[in-house]
Amino acid sequence: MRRLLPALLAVAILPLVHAEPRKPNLIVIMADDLGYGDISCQGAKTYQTPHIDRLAAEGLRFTSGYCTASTCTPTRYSLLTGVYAFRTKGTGIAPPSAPAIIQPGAATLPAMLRSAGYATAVIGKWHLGLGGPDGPDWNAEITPGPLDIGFDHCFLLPTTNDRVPQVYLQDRHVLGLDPADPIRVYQKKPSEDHPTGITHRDTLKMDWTHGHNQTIHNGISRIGFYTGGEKARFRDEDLADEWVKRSIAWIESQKDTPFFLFFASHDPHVPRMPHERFQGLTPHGFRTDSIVQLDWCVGEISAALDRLGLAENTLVVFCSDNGPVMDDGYADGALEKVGDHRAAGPFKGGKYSVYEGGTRTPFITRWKGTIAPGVSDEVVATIDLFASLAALTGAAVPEGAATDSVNVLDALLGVDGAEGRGELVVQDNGASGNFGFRSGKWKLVRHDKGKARNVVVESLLANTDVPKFQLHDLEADPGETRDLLEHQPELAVKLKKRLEEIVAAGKD
Ligand code: NG6
Ligand code: CA
Repeated sequence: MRRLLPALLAVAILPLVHAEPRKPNLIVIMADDLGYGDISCQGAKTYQTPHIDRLAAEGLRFTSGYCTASTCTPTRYSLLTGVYAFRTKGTGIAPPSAPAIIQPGAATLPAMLRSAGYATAVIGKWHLGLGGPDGPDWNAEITPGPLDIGFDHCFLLPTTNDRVPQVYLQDRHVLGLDPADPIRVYQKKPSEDHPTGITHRDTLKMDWTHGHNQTIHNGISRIGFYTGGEKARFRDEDLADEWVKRSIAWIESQKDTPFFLFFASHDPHVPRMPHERFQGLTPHGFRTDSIVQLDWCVGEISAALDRLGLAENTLVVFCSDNGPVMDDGYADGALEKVGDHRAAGPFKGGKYSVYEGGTRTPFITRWKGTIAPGVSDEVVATIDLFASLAALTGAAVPEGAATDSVNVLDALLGVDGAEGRGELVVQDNGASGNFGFRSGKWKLVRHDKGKARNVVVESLLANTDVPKFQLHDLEADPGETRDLLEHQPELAVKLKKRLEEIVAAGKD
């Protein structure tokens, strides 16, 4: 076509024709409480996750992909800031109506990408707090929030769905709120006759097992009390559909700009209440039915990319925010129906744990035509997306920001010989003094109080007595069954010291 143009015109057009190729779009799909063994390309046998498996087959599947904490808020904090959550107070699991944890002006992944010309959105679960020091006023403009820390658009469940309220935050407002019926969130039961999971237990469509016995919405009792906002409330069953619909519409609206979408699924977090069409599809109850729902979401987003011709210009990262748990507070049968399913795969521990199962989770990168399909044993972590995506997009990392994020871009893209992280620290919810420290094939496990939670995923959540330090060879013993501390005393001292150093550095 260019050859046909008169020479002069061709010269005038040249800069356009030779313009930089469009930067790749970025989609991070983060599952919630999904374990290493919960997908059928990593061991699940009793049900299938074909769409996640397809991502893996077309991309790179990491056998040492990590999130940095075994609960939600600290992993998400680190994903967005590139800083280990244990450095910052107040980054543990956020309660209902918690104030914004990341403050305006902070260096964040979306702000960094925006500076590189990206349109940015987060759709799904937030759980990083909203509003000023007193938390959000649900009936007014909600700020600070995602739009104040780098996102152009958000469509969110404010906390987790076991915490009140069950409404969508769209940009800075609760969607569909009737001003005549304001939402009120309370610290205590708002009135004597306010129905709760305790007083109206027989009316619940899913019973609770621990906690989760306060205000009832949609037949499920929650953490926290609230009234009002009836028209704005959603049904648990519809979350996944709504987020997929909104995500695809947003992707479609980004014709002229490279985009970054953080799709933060709530599956398979409690309360597990997948859409009716997914209920009963798997042998292990609503927990794995919710995983099939998550897989459907991945399929819909992938299909949209194919349909829009974007698959070859989009890097998709699939990951989880922490490992698995069976009974996390509701009687959904996950524990009773677990059978031979091993949600953490070959690993010990799950959610709340610093054993491998707590943070070594599904991790897949796919960029058709750029990433050669395969499996990688390199160590990569969700916290590294900050530095790695900066490198990919040419964005500048602000001075002093994202100090714990390592540029592992080449490993994420499967470049020949590229190495992942040499060392990685993982934590639980924080404050407990529990850490996992991986250095090459070695793993130092530290439990300052000698207590660990959810060590055996297929059992009731419990505290177990454990040694204060343990040393494992993850190559020979990925299940962390043999403590080598006494066999390798010098190595143990070295690793303890190094972990101390990393934890002490940059503490606020
Ligand atoms: C715990 C909740 C649990 C879950 C978790 C946060 C109780 C008894 N347990 O406190 O159900 O909500 O917090 O999970 O309330 S996370 O994946 O968002 O970190
Ligand atoms: Ca989680």
